[in-house]
Amino acid sequence: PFLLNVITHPTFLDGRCTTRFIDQTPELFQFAQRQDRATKLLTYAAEVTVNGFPGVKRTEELAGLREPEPPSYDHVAKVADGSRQRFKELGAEGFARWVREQAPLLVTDTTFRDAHQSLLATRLRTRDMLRVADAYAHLAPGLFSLEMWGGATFDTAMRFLKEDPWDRLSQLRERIPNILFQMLIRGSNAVGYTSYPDNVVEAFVREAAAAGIDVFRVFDSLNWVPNMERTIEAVRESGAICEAAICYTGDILNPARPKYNLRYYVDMAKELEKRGANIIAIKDMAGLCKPHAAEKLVEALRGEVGLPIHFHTHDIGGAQAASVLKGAAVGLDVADGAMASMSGLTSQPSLSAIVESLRFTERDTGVDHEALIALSRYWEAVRDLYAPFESGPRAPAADLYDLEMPGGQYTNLFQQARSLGLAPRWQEVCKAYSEVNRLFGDIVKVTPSSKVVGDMALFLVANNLTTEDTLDPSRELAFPDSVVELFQGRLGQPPGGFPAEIAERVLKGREATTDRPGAGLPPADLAAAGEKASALLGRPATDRDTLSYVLYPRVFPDLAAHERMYSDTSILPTPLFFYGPEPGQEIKVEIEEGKTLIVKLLAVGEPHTDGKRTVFFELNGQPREVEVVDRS
Ligand code: BTN
Ligand code: 3PY
Ligand code: ZN
Repeated sequence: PFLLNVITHPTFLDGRCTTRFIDQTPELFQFAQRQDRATKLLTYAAEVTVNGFPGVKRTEELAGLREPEPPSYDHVAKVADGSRQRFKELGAEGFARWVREQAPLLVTDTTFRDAHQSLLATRLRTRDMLRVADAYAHLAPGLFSLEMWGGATFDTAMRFLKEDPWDRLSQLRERIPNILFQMLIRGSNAVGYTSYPDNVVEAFVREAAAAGIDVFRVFDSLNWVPNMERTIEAVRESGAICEAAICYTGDILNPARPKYNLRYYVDMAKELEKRGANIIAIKDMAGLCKPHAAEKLVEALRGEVGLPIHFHTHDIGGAQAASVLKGAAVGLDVADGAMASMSGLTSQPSLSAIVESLRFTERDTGVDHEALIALSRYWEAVRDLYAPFESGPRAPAADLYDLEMPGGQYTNLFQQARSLGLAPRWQEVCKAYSEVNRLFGDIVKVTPSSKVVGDMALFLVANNLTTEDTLDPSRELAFPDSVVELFQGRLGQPPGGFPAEIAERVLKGREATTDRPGAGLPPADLAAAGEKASALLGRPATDRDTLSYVLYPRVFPDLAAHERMYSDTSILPTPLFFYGPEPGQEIKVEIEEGKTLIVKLLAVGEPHTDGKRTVFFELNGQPREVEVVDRS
């Protein structure tokens, strides 16, 4: 095959080649590289055939699923300008003023991020997003934004899906030039669960903006504004739109819950406005902001803050589309929803419900009816491919207002409980969760503080302890690390501080700080990290690789090893990726534009004495064999 590359090369054919022709003509080796890539992908296919995908049970039904076709649209029509062109023209501040002037309620689609984070344990793959990307650009130019990054997607992409989150962002950006891209960033915790040095957060924001994020929704898991400060500044410096969030907890209508009252939220929003926010988000991660509370809160913010208000909620109790509508009636500017088939319950309320409820009213969103149907149908079929990851509640929760658990945490905490053998005691875990919240002084619960409360609840149930036991001086308890760190001030400070009694029990004389955690962290050595990342990858690391490594030092090495072993498996169709190829089925894998592999699984051999099996394929019509270790 190599000789064929040489003798068909134009330079060779017209006789201009010298003795250095082979050295000077790198494209001759592309064939070898492509070959290599095919081998790596076949090795992945063989691996998943023999050993399955970690944590996923393959069934005939799942293996027989096919990738759905994206909705059709007029391919020759030009993509219409949208919110992104408006932003580019006006800049962040001008754009925010424009938002304030709009009569329609503007809407964000969270399907690419929070919806699947909340419903499918964040398992949606880049490929299924890319396949519908062009359709979004053509069919939905009227959306305010697509929330498509941040939160847990960054972590999960690397840890479970073995794909590069940066590639997801830049590839989607290329295909959707007209709709704003929005991400969720956890202040100094960035897209992780711990505080990072300021230079890491700053570099991350800069790079994310360069890769295509237009709107950064910045929050802190204890609503502690000093932890949001640097992120807000970094977003403003990057030129992107800074949406600063107040995380909603408690109940502003309940006089018995005075800690988080209306004044508290309005004051926080004013503080964020002062610090440079362009938009204020009401981040109702646990679906607690009931319709009349939403109305009251939006009205108050509208009266005291000059910035646009963007409402985000989870429909855990079932009343949250009504909250959006109540807000819209008193001047809410933007609302989050998810495509109908990916909405409801732990996810966002349905975009169709919001859009159709407002149609032919003053706040008519103008979003196309047919487009929402077509896009929702696509996601409905995609969702079938992810059936093993569905584990949330099947109906609205009755106890959510007591529990105050974020939408995305239901599935996560349940999995954690199951892995500790506590699935049968799930109700106790839930009860402990709200008791721990009270023990900790009634704190905001959202990643990462929600995870600490969850860890503590599991700790109590696993050890058959009550919250009173934790205060009993005659007991020596080894609290979970995350709990110790919380009380050490590593996540920042809750309003009013931590209750002294439990703090003392947890800290056992260890030091605690009320300073901003980032202030005490030495800057990360990004150059040294880049070298380590390069060594792991076996190629020069990009700045994006380096940031992935710095944010997830324990996850990144596995991702790099996966890449070296199998190449980029994000291009594989989802049924093949999770469930392996079906024998006899021809699967097309486009490894680059116009270069397609046709893979067919023929048979799996009996185990050899060394524990390996030979997997027999046909690759583009030629027989190929791959050996993998049978770990079953
Ligand atoms: C939230 O909104 O705070 C919850 C969403 C994300 C959950 C993340 S994912 C893994 C980790 N474990 C948890 O219990 N919470 C976080
Ligand atoms: C996250 O931080 O992942 C969230 O979705 C918070 O609600
Ligand atoms: Zn959310």
